[in-house]
Amino acid sequence: MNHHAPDLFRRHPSNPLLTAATWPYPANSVFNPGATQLPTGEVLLMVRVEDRRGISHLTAARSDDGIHNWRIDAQPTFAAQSDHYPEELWGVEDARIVLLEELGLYAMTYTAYSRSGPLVALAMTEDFKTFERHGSIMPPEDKDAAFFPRRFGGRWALIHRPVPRLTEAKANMWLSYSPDLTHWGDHTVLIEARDGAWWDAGKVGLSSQPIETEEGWLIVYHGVRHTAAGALYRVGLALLDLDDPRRVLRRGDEWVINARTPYEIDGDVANVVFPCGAVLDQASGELRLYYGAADSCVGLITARLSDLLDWLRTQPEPAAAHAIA
Ligand code: BMA
Repeated sequence: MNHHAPDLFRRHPSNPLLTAATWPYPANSVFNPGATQLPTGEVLLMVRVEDRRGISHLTAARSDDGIHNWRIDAQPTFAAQSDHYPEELWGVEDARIVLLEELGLYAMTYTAYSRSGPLVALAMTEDFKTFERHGSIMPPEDKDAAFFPRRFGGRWALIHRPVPRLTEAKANMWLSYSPDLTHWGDHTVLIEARDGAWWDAGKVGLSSQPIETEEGWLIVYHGVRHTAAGALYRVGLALLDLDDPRRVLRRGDEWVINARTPYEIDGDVANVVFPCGAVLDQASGELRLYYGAADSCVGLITARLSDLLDWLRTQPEPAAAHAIA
């Protein structure tokens, strides 16, 4: 069956699922949620909440079906602790959640907004009530980071997106390895921003956490195109080898999600769709992406995993990224 990239995903009719107007306490905007499915079957989101000062924190929202009746913590669940973690001076943003199977703990990577710029920070949790902070794991500027749920050859792997200082250098997605979640090395470029007029020429970064499929790790990433009217944030797909995630098996040419509904094209930052969390419903084979719309509210967009893999199979096998790019 032939699938067309823009028709692979469907927005949920209840969108937007979460807004600042229905939040239990005053907020400017609620967006860019990390997501996971708990052993109880509940869907848990760690929603980025920007307060009216402009500083963000993360708050847990839980729902039995991942769509209705969200139970939202009455206070910030995970707020900046800049006294002990100075890198959190201007808040914490954009969580990605991965259950590290071997440890039985969730790794929550997030952006800490430090005086030197955004960096990657890590906190571990069992229950999304208490957290053990590991502090910064990548220096600024770096964000859009998530783990894989298990080690490769004894090492944990992290996708992240450092921003080089040379203006002619690209903001690419990188892969780094660690034996202990603390010491990182073996940094390589994973997916490069493309050139010129491409939809993902401005920069690229991981969106939701990697999803394990029979054909490889499904990577949902955002691509930015700079235009005279501002940046367009759109979403594309790639597939990584299951045993060696440095190998990019496929990369979709076309974007698969763009901003098109009123709540995506109008908000604090127009024309942004920004997933940070995914849940795969094994029974139905439905992939659910939870995303920030226009940096203002939370939406849900779904696709059949088999359709995404069918489409990716028609896409090019990319040339290897430059070793250091
Ligand atoms: C990116 C991130 C996201 C944000 C997006 C659009 O750089 O900071 O948190 O949603 O810009 O403003």
